Amino acid sequence: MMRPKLSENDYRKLCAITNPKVHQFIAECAKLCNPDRIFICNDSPEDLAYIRQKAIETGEEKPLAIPGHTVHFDGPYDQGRDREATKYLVPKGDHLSKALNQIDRDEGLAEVKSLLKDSMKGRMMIVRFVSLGPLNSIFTIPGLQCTDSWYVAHSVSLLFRPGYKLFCKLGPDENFLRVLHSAGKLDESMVSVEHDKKRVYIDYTEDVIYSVNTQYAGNSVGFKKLAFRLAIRKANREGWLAEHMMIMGVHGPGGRKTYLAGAFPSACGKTSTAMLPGETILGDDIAYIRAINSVARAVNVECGIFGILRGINPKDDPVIFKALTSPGEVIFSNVLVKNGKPYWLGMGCEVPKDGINYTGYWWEGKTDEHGNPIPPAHKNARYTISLKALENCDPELDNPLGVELSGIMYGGRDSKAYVPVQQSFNWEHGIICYGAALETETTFAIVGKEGIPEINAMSIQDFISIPLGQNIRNNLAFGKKLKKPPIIFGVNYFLRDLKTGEYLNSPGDKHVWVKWMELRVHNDVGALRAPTGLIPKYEDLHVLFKKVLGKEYRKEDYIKQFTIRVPENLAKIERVKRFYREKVSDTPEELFQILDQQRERLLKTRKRFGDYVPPDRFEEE
Ligand code: SPV
Ligand code: MN
Repeated sequence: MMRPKLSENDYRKLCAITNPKVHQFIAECAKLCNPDRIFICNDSPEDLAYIRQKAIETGEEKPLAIPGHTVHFDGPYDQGRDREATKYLVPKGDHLSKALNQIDRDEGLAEVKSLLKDSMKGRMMIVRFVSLGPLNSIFTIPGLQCTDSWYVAHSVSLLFRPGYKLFCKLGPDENFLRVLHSAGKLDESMVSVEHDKKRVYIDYTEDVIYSVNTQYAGNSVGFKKLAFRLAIRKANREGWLAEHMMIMGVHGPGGRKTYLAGAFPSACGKTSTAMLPGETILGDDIAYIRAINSVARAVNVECGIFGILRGINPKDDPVIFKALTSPGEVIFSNVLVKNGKPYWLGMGCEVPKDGINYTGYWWEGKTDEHGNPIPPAHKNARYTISLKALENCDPELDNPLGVELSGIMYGGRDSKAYVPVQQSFNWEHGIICYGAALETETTFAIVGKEGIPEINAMSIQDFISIPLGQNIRNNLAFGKKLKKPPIIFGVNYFLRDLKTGEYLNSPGDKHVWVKWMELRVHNDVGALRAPTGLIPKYEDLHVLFKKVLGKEYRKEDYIKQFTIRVPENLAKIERVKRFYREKVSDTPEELFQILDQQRERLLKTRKRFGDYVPPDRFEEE
């Protein structure tokens, strides 16, 4: 059936893979979607160049002025991950938490297959093989995607490690994650138009993902957030962790390097933390973490970045700004383009008054159908680039053993309660009070309303594919497998003044928090024992602000930022408890106990010192 759709060369490439399940999956995709031709990518430079060339030829990407740069546009209703359209296919008799979007498997399969039927007629189906995680490693998970989008296939080249050779060696019984994607009906600008028929369905019983009528990479590049959901289930079965985390090497005194991971919901500072100048970036989005010889070791699942452009400017983000303005392979998406140059919000220069953006020709004052002004570039405009294109890419990126993790940070968008940085009393306290209790306000990275406060446990809630309580239990248990568990920190870049609503920190301050964490890992500085965690001492931060940012850190700022707000913290605990009580039926009892202990500490503090307690009231640990 496939033979007439394959060139001689592609046929040979496919035959070099002997795992029958690979052939079967590709054949099923071809049968359902009915492409004219099938292209098998073997990761050779010619094949990769061909994909990039086709992305331009078909118009899914357009070249920009700087060599290697292209731009891709997604439709106006396809500018972020779509929670509504993303569902788990749940077989009868199986149960997932109420908090997870789901549909009966038979019903969902029938629906998505009817949308995919003949969707590739007149097009080529591209087959891509990747290795999730480094090659030749205990972390490696093979992945296969069939897609009719050259943009998606091109993004795969930048974001994932090549996997064709891995598939050639795959034994007949070995498993892999599978993705079938079609952009669906396209308009003359090569943009998916049937957004009302957008579906992203996850069949965890067979490790298959179906995605249709969307191009936004978070919905269409299956190895990103979609395979992540399957990896979470695999990790749950096998006793390791798949996390929505960046990984960075923090450079401490005496030339030492300390690896920290960080979980933040989308658009809450994860990538910008990972990219801090002077430190090295190992990953910005997804990490697999295993206990190897009782040590927590982590790898980056990807080898590229699909990052947010908004706010990237030469002053605050010199490394990435340079990479984005130098020759080399970069795909920009949903920016404003004028004279071959991409523009985004907050790039630190004037943006032209007209150009081409995700709504077609754009001019200042253009409004949408509801009369709302359309911004020049979408807030969720992004760039796709290989990590190796960055000056500060960490040299351990492809180490099959990963890197030893010394610390983990959890950070949300919490305007009221948590201090900018604190250290947990122990693994369990950190997992519950910073991880499971992570609260945030929704952002532009997800289609829908912004600014709605919600719990986003471990920043993984959008992707969690097992009962939520089980995920918390797995995290609690993981610490017990380790001789010396990573130290857990809670960070909050978004604390505001309760009266004026002003942010209490500048974006650059996060560098100081990261350096403080590094010193804490090695016990190089002390801390104060607040009811919510161990907080920094003024003297230490004063030194770090000077050293890292060249700034004079004022005592009054320290007091404002690190005052423990008892009422806000108590209210937070109540919200978190209510969420777990009402939405997560399998919540471990330990969660409520640890939150109650925090509540008791807060009540005691209030009795002694009142509602708002400046940091210097607390004793040194
Ligand atoms: C995120 O939104 O968390 C991202 C981008 O990293 S996406 O691929 O859309 O998930
Ligand atoms: Mn992400």
